[in-house]
Amino acid sequence: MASPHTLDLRAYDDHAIAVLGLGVSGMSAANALLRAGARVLAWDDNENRRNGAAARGLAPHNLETSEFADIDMLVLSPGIPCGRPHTHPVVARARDAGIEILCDVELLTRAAPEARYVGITGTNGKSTTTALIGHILSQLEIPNAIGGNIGAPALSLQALGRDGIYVLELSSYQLDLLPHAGFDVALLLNVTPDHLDRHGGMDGYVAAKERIFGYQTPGQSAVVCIDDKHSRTIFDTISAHDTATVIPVSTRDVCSGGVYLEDNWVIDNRNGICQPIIEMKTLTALPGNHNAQNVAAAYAAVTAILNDHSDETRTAITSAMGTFPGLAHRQELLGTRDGVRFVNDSKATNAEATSHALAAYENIYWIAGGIAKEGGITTLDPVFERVRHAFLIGEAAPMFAATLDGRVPSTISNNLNTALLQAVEMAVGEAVILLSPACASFDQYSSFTARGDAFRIAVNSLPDFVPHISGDTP
Ligand code: UMA
Repeated sequence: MASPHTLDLRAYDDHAIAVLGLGVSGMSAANALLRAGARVLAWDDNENRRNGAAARGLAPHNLETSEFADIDMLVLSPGIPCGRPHTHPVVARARDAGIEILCDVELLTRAAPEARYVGITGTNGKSTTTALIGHILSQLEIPNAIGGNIGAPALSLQALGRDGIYVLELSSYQLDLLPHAGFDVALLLNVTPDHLDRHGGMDGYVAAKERIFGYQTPGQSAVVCIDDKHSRTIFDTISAHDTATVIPVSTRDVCSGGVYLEDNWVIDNRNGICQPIIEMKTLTALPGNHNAQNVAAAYAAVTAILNDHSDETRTAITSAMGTFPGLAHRQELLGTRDGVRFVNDSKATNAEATSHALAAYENIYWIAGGIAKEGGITTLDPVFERVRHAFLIGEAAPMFAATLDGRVPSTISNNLNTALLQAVEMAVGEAVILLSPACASFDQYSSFTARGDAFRIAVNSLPDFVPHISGDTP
């Protein structure tokens, strides 16, 4: 019998299961399956990863040459291409053999079938919303676990029973690998261009995002923010299907039957009465209009999963929101030096995410660059006026300098440390030195977290720098 604290994967005892990709998610999936008695055939295209796995007792098995007729299932890491325009050859062979292909999140839903699930997706804001929902549930003393794209891989999470709720951040990559998972509450925040190479263009990306609602059944809830055209279309489509209860959320328009923002207040209109919930300015860790979307959506999702709209629960939810500390690398205030604020927004890996940070501050000394996404920073033109000077790093620096030419003074700094020192030299008075790269980090760092950590370390080493203590008013 599986212990009450172990995910139950016994259904795979003695099954031959291929695991491709031995990063964070692949290693935890392989280990969970091994513990359940499966015969795990693990492979990674990177030799160092294979050696690392072998050192941890997981002997590699070359899936490029394996006979797939003898394999029951392929567990794929989300970063491995599996559709148009690129398909990994192992995936193609598994598909030809007709075996099931999925990711660790799907296995979690099978390993803890009694628990309830909130799935969160969107181009931007999904980590904050995931963490906020988890924080609210914890404050309400409801057993929960947060994971998925936010960091903790699905099969590393604690086992939860019928009283527990998994809160899972889902990337478009993971949504492509969930053949059956139906979320009790599925939440879509927004859809703007991202990961277009992987999905073969915008249509493929939108289709992946829509998949979060694909296996919902009556009695489940779909929370859809309808402020961008792609999300609006998805809202119209799933509303017409009449399966899940669809809850619209907007920060732009009054949204009858949904949750919306008016005069900076989140308003609940689901029962036809306008019920003010929380005033955004009271949530200092969640600044800006984009966070209003996260807050409104999180509120809608929590009340939906609890199926509780009582005044008492509403009050408990809003006071829990007030104690949310915010997330690292998302407009994270690191501290001040001579009145200049230092903000780490390394998570902004595309222009859309950076637009929120540029809109939230004035007098900005902006550090940007890395590997640019399609379109670069051209869409940021309306907020360029807030930038005093840009310091450009990484591969995108010449391209960004060309975009900024004649609009914003800029310096090609090449790397983060130089950019920071140049910005410190120039910024005076009530200025903000903002790292919000609008780019992926992989030309210079292993991840956006490594980039943000490097920024924090460099900022902390500045003479006379005063670190921010959580709870202080910025
Ligand atoms: N690999 C191959 N062949 C390939 C490609 C990759 O063997 O063709 C191997 C790599 O050598 C590496 C492994 O696959 O060893 C990496 O797998 P992965 O890229 O899926 O990364 P994981 O370490 O398993 O982390 C994944 C998510 N990564 C991606 O989706 C790219 C993490 O999201 C997630 O936190 C983690 O699972 C736990 O669930 C990160 C991310 O960048 C934060 N996500 C993207 C985003 O947010 O934009 C989608």
